[in-house]
Amino acid sequence: MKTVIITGATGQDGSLMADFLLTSADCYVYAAHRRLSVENHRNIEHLKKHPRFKTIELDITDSENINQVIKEIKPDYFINFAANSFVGNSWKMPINHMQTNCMGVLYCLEAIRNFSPHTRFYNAGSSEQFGDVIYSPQDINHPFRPRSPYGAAKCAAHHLVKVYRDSYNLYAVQGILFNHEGVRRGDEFVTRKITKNVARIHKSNCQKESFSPIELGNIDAKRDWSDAEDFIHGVWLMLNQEKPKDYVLSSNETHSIREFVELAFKNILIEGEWVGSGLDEVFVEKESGAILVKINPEFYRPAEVDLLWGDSNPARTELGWKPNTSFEQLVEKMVAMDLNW
Ligand code: F7E
Repeated sequence: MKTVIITGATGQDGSLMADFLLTSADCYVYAAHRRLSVENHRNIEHLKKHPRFKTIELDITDSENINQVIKEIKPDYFINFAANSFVGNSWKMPINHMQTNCMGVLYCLEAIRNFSPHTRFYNAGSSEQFGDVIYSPQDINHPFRPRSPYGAAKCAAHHLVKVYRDSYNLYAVQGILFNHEGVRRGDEFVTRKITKNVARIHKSNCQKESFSPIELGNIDAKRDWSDAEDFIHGVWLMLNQEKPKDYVLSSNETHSIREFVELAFKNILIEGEWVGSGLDEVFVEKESGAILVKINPEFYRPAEVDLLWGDSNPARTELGWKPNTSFEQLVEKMVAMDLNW
């Protein structure tokens, strides 16, 4: 039976990958996570009694720790989803982002090269690598022009993956994944922040209580959002090609934060409209005039990626991958989940 180590296994992508492999592939899953005094295993709790599932402690910023684990397990696949994934935080903790999202990847590559060269390695790349884009939609050949310490660290990791693939003949790939969301998404990301707060406002409305508006930053940024569940299969396909090759995964559509807000409120049957401009702009309920969303400059970033719009056609034609959930279905699913519908 094949063995797979998934790092970041308690997060959105890692836990979805564990779910996917345990239902669709005949393999043994080692779910690697960092040791914390207060554990957050909510996303993998349901897997703990599975006979092909085991949790292990692993910190990818500790090279000795990685060496030991790779030496001992010599996995067939090593899927690295461990990362500091919140772009907004990367200006506050740039060194942490570089250590986790870049040096951590180098430690994994070195451990595989030295102790388990047959291991197939996947590293989570990001559309943030494209950053200040010069054409749309962005494909795998778009130059890397990162706008954040997070994006810079992912670019450096991407180059390392390619260097190790070319120099040591390792099966190492870094998929460039555009934004992918869902009901396991952390609360700090804009999609989940919106859907959770829409659910909060709906509950207040039902109980005829007043509510405070959602506070957002740059509502004009555009993103290419997909359902994270759709991407997991694409990652597995990338790991099982005849020869390693990087691909973009995306929905091939782009939408603004404004559109996400409008649609999320439509799901609770609230029609809203944007009124005012700049920092004073608000989203109000047409019927009552209640303020639903306001701008808080605290959520602006020192440098913004204004537009992300992916071209995943090569993954669709060459890997046979395609997303199943539309943007509208994604918003509906997230709002419904946060409402416990
Ligand atoms: O921001 C704007 C914000 O934090 C999206 C990660 O998975 O995808 C994700 O990175 C946009 C930005 O995701 C708020 O300025 C406005 O333009 O949800 P986000 P992200 O930065 O795109 C990429 C592909 C990754 O690789 C990352 O790991 O929304 N925005 N107002 C806001 N963003 C947040 N978080 N909160 C706001 O209040």
